[in-house]
Amino acid sequence: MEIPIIRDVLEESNLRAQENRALFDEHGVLVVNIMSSPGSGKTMLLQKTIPALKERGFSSAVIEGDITSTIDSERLQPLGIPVVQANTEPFGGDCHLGSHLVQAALKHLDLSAIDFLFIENIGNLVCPAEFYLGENRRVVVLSLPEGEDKPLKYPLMFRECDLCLLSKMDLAPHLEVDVELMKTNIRKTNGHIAVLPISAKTGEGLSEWIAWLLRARVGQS
Ligand SMILES: Nc1nc2c(ncn2[C@@H]2O[C@H](COP(=O)(O)OP(=O)(O)OP(=O)(O)O)[C@@H](O)[C@H]2O)c(=O)[nH]1
Ligand SMILES: [Mg+2]
Repeated sequence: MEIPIIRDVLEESNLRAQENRALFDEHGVLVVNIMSSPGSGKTMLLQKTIPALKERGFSSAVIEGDITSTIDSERLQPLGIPVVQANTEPFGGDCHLGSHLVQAALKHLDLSAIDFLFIENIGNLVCPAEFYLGENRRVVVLSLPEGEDKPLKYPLMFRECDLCLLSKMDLAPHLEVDVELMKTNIRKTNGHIAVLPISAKTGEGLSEWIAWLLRARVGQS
């Protein structure tokens, strides 16, 4: 009797991810998988990050993950960089990007012309953390309005990431959120995660974020 279907699916997924990673390494592209709840500010962050990298002489491209629509890709279009929309709806509407979708998106990108490839994952604080896409770094964006308890309630995402961007810092004076407790809760789930407060709106923390990206590129792997 043949049984192990689920294992086969996961093995297949990891195989595709490893193939993606081999391509990234071959072309010296630093790939950052950006994950978060819906609306924490991933796209706005990219709108600020990519021009800042360009000023420093680095080229970027984006794979935009969404269940449906091209809204975020359209927002990035004025940046004049390659953007590929990866929608999961035609493949069953998964709530996370899969390595096979990233692989399909890569066919539309010239990796030899790219320094940084950002993968904006589907807005979801749970599932995307479970799927390796071949990326070099994983970043979770947690916005202040989401509340201090989210790292404790959704720990896997924080355990799986290298960096947590604490976003929408400009809203702090208007909220009752305890930023220090939020940081403590992030570090409770992952003692090694870096935490960086940012605001895409005011520019707070953006130079530190860019510096983190540039260090990651030097360190690669
Ligand atoms: N005040 C403030 N608002 C922000 C900031 N960053 C993003 N926003 C707002 O938050 C909302 C959601 O931002 P997006 O960039 O679309 O968030 P996202 O994570 O890409 O959302 P999905 O792709 O749908 O998951 C928008 O109205 C942004 O203008 C910030 O730093 N400060
Ligand atoms: Mg977005």
